[in-house]
Amino acid sequence: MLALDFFAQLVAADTAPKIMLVLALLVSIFGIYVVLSSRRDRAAANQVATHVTRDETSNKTSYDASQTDLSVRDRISKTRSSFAGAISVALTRSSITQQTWDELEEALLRADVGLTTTARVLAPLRELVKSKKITQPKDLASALQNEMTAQLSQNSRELNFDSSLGAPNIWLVVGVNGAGKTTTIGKLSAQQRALGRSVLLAAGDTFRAAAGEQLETWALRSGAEIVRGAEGGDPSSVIFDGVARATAQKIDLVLADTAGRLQNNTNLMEELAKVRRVADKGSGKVTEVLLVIDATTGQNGLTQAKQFSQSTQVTGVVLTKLDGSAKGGIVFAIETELAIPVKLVGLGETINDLVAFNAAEFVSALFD
Ligand SMILES: Nc1nc2c(ncn2[C@@H]2O[C@H](COP(=O)(O)OP(=O)(O)OP(=O)(O)O)[C@@H](O)[C@H]2O)c(=O)[nH]1
Ligand SMILES: [Mg+2]
Repeated sequence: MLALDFFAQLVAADTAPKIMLVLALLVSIFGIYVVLSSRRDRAAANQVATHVTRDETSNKTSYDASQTDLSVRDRISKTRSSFAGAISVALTRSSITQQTWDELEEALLRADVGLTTTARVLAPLRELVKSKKITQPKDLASALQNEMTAQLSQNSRELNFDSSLGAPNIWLVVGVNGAGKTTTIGKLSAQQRALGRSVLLAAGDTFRAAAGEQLETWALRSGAEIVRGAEGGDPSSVIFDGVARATAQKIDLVLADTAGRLQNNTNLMEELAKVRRVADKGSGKVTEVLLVIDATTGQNGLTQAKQFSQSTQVTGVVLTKLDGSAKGGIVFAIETELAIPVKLVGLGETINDLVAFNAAEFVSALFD
């Protein structure tokens, strides 16, 4: 036993420093790990913070009037390159032949200008060539540009606001599902607020709950009031309530959102006609009916414009998504065939991306 005790003491005496050493090592490794991982966490946190800041800037939630002075030419670069590309094929030949006319016609049709307008634009050019006032294909380009500008409306593109009403002006915003109605209302609200007008948004799109929430976000961003109804409720009554509240609070302008489709079988056009009637019955007055058309839907937009125009007496078109792959020709088709002026164009998804439509600037941006 004595020998065993003595042996155990010997071992203990021998291993104690070793255990101490191992423990010291473990503590140091743990310490290094703690320091390193806290550094890594801090770096990750910084990265998230940078993302948030960057996202916040790119979302541009606050309206900045100077930002609306966008170069339309730059923003419609995709539209321009497809239009100018198609036209230039026809105009770089050595002489004007039947092929030139065929190619020009095809290019205009492909750019969504439409049959009627294409014929109207080319007829005067043929006369110029016949009378030998134009002999070179390249000279056709500027004549075409002039002719296309002349097709566009000479009427005012101002938004109708009657300040002598003594009651709210109501602007109804209509259009098919996904065209950009709610986004346009948000941008428009910001612009009107910047002009010093008080604005109320009426959430007449009761088709889905998210529509009201989306409009609420735009009300917050643009500093407007909002009136919402229950999901599936009667759109006309939401707009009527909105106008009543605007009247009570002496609000200048009601921007009324509407659905692009319905949950029941009621015809959308019938419903919109009712919305228009009811909106006019209250204390305010409908001074503008804006039809929002997604420019990338091409000739289909023209059919939509015809239908909406019959039921709600559209006073102006907002052409959205011209920053995308739209072909641009739809502007001419709408203006020449329906005589509805394009008043605004949407050039992106943020609050500053809505500008007044300028016909001459648009046509020259399409050509060069
Ligand atoms: N690139 C681009 N996107 C746009 C423009 N206008 C709207 N959008 C986008 O188009 C999508 C549909 O826009 P909304 O405003 O919700 O369209 P809506 O007509 O209200 O649609 P519904 O409520 O479903 O009928 C959204 O993702 C918008 O951000 C524009 O001018 N350019
Ligand atoms: Mg909407």
